[in-house]
Amino acid sequence: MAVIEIKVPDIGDFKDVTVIEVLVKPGDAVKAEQSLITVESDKASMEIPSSHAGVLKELKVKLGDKLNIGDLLALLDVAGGAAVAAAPTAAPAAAPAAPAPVVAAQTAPPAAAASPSVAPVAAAAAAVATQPEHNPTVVTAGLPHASPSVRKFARELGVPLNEVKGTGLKGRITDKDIQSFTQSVMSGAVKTQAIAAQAPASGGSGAALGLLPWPVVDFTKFGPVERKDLSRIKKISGANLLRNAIMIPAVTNHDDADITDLEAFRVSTNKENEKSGIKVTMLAFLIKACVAALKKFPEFNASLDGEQLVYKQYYHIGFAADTPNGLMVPVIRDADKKGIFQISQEMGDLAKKAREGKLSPAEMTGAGFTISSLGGIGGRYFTPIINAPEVAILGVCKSSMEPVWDGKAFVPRLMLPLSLTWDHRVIDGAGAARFNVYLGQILGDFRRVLL
Ligand code: CAO
Repeated sequence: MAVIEIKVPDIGDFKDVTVIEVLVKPGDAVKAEQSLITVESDKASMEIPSSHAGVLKELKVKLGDKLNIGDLLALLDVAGGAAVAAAPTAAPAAAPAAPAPVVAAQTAPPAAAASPSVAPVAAAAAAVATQPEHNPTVVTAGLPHASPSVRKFARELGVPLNEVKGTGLKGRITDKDIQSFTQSVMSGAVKTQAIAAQAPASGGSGAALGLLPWPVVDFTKFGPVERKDLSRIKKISGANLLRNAIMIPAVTNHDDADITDLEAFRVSTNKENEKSGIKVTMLAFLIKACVAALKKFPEFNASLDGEQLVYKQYYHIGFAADTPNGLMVPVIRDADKKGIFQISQEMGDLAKKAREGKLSPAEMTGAGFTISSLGGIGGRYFTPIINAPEVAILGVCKSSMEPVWDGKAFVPRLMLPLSLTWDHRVIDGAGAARFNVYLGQILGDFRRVLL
């Protein structure tokens, strides 16, 4: 028999956290990374995982205990080949397992508009998609009082936590509360919540916003239907998109850029470099052109932080990539320091990784501005949703040959439709119009990038 000590891992800045939930008992078989207890500070609640698999021999803590890093939690019998440490988080035997930081979007109920910003369109979604299923230490500040496991349970059932009355310690929501809530919904006793429970991806009942309940329709009355679960990426990005659509006073300016000469240059460049295997698309030029515009109009590369604006001095550009599982937003870092070929190559690599679901969180975070290009597909204009905490996003559609008046005659020019969505709390209409005009000038004559 090999007995090891499980101790409180490094839980960040938290001290004297209270044990509010004990999730296991002596004799239980425990998996590596399985949550043992839930602790709560005045700001957040977290689950503390086991660093190893084994059988719980003794629990050294009880409800109400105050814990700090390194405190002994439990004795675990890891005999019988069960001594498998939680790979990414566990240090050598008996050392505390380091909790993984997890974005709050994972733990938030569907309509949790206050969850920290993550890539709107997909960066968040994608970041989450690459996280392990079990997230040992989940910070849930600013959300209804409930442990991460209860939140997970609620999410699985589509129960909006903000509508559940907690009967636990200090009004905490427990598993039982979720069960009784579900029962009351099933029995018809709770009507609007029932709708929320059935339409979590639609943002709950909308009751918090004073909206009409989400329509509940039995589609089978009208014909045969098939139900499919939303992909994990769609679920998470949906919540982020909803928050960004609701919370940002967004406006979209449409414009056109004359890319006749740039397209000719792109085509000839690709011909000359056929053997290199790197294909340059318009998007690479757009990234470079946007960097120049962001330098001229720095508020487009800023983020709101309370009553302050954070101006970024780096130029990381996100680009929306369509994947079989949903939208992802990989990020080209330091695009200002890279040439068109390098950007094209990185874009190709990142888009491939995105489609294979292999992007790392680091490859999807940190963008200051995002471009969403539907140019390879079609369309004229659209209104992209800003990728908070960014403040603007550029939508691009398919270029087309159009008659343009040159002062004497109509001449055929290749025009690229641009749709710039911007946050009116940070940017004004005049600034947005100037940004588009400047972008158009650069795309019209790319030598301006050098100025
Ligand atoms: N006008 C005309 N043609 C365009 C164009 C434009 N604006 N942009 C690209 N094209 C052409 C390319 O030149 C290429 O032509 P060839 O096959 O003849 O060489 C073709 O369209 C396909 O390009 P692409 O889409 O493979 O490459 P890209 O660099 O333009 O885009 C990527 C890469 C990953 C952004 C893209 O594949 C993608 O996923 N786009 C969808 C993004 C999206 O879904 N946005 C919506 C977000 S809101 O839901």
